[in-house]
Amino acid sequence: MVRPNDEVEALLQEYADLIAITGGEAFKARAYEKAARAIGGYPADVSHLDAAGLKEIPGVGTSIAEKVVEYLRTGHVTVVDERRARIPAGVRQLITIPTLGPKKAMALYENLHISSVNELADAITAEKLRDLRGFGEKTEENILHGIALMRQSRGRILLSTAMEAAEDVVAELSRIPGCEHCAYAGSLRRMKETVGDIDVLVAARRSAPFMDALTELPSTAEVIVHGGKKTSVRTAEGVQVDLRVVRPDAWGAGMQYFTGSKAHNIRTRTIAVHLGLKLSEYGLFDADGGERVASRSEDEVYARLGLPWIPPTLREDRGEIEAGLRGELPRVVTERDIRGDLHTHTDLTDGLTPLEEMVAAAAGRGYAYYAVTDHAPNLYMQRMTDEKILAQRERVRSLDGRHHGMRLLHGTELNIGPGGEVDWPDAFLQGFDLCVAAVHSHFNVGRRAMTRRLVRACENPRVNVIGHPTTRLLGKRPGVDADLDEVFAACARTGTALEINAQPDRLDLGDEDILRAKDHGARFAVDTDAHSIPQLAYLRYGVGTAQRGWLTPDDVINTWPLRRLRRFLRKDRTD
Ligand code: DGT
Ligand code: CA
Ligand code: CA
Repeated sequence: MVRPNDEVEALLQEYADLIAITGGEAFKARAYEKAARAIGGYPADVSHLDAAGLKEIPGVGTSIAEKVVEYLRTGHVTVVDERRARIPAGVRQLITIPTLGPKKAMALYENLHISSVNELADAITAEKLRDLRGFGEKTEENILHGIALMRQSRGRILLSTAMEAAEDVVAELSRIPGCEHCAYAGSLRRMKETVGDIDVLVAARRSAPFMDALTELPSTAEVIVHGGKKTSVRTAEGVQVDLRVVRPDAWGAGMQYFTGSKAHNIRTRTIAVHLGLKLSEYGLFDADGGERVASRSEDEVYARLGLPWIPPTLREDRGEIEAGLRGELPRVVTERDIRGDLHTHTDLTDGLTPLEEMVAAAAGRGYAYYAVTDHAPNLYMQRMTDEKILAQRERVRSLDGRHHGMRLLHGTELNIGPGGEVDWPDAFLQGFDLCVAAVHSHFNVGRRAMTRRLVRACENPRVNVIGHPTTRLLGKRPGVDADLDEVFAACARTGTALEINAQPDRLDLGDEDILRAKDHGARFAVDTDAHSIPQLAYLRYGVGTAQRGWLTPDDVINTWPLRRLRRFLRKDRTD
């Protein structure tokens, strides 16, 4: 849902860009930019304000307030439309390239009719820029570098990539004397499936040692800003890390603010205002006296707002504030609730590790049960046969209970064929303790056919879990086109669990689909689909995603005791 404030913010930001690009006064562009940010972050809905009310917002003067009123009344602003008509949208994109300012962008458009980043890259390759006044070989090189950086940084990074980088930074900074707390915040702490940049927070009396240390880390490739309040660097992998140092007594307020999300913060700030308080990254203050009433811990800040501590994975303004105020926040599933992994591979198919080693590693994680589910024969390159899988079953049975009582389930990962059929006949499937079934080919059969295919798989009495249900690959392949509501309803009706596949480039189902599926009454399995021992640890990303979908242990079949799980796996069959 787009809030009026966000709309106005986008409009003013666009106007600022248009001013800059058409050679308008720089101070005017900056003023609009500042007002845009102030309105975007303003707690009250601006569509309820008149010009006088708008002018209360810092940075909003008479002329800006008038334009906002015009926009709210008519849906557009004449002067913005006029500037828009002079400039194609693609040119605005040009000024977002690092090293390319508005003047150069305009020169490129006027002289070479370049109006997109791609056209610019092509023109440089064709050496068309060199003859332009103010451009030379060096400028071309800089622009190309800027384009590469922009393309890289626009692609958000996978949660796992960000997590690994952040944990390294946190470990390094935590060792510096004077560090009272150090943690990552932002979308990473909220376990979003992709992360724009990493936000790290330190609580210490002096900031300089931490700021300096970040710029000097071996992983740091480039220093973007080096300051006392904030330092930003880019790692060799192109990941941006923002570091802020707060006073130890403001740790909780800082973590609350920088964990976000922005939408969640707007809600907490509004609650503060209604209570006669002011909430910022420095603390919760009395609006009149300015006296600090809470800031040391997140707990304390939330409590003073009349809220329980809210798990970061829920902080998206998707109802967590209302639930918290009613005292009805869900008790979300955690890694410790997971009793076993129900989708894993060995070197019998495409895994890297022999069965015995995978089982030992699973036992090392303290699991009560563990399922081995290698690929079935219809995925031809895996060369599975009846003999091979039956021989594996013997090995699984002989290892069962050998690691402090951990029970082993022998399963398989079936292929859901174009018509919803699976690999083996029912009589053969009967021998498995559980079957995961997933789409691995024929992704574009059309919406109706794909829906029918997945529903048929659910209706198969031997299919227990739909593996990576949408088959999306983050940043590479969108999910399949299917009526997911129909599929989720079929899962609920037939007792088939939906997988939350924890592979970082899948995280499939994703949070929003989980919320929908839960509404249908479906159950879930949080599985790693591990192909090697280190991948067993991907579980955390699956659990984070499950939390973002508001799942409790009761929703997740692999938190259940084995007896309850086995009953679920029978799907009402009597054999
Ligand atoms: P990302 O990095 O795009 O994946 O997403 P975030 O959520 O990490 O966003 P980021 O890095 O821009 O800022 C970190 C947090 O700081 C954000 O979640 C909430 C807080 N924050 C940043 N800018 C604003 C703002 O303008 N208003 C409010 N209320 N909070 C903000
Ligand atoms: Ca961030
Ligand atoms: Ca940031």
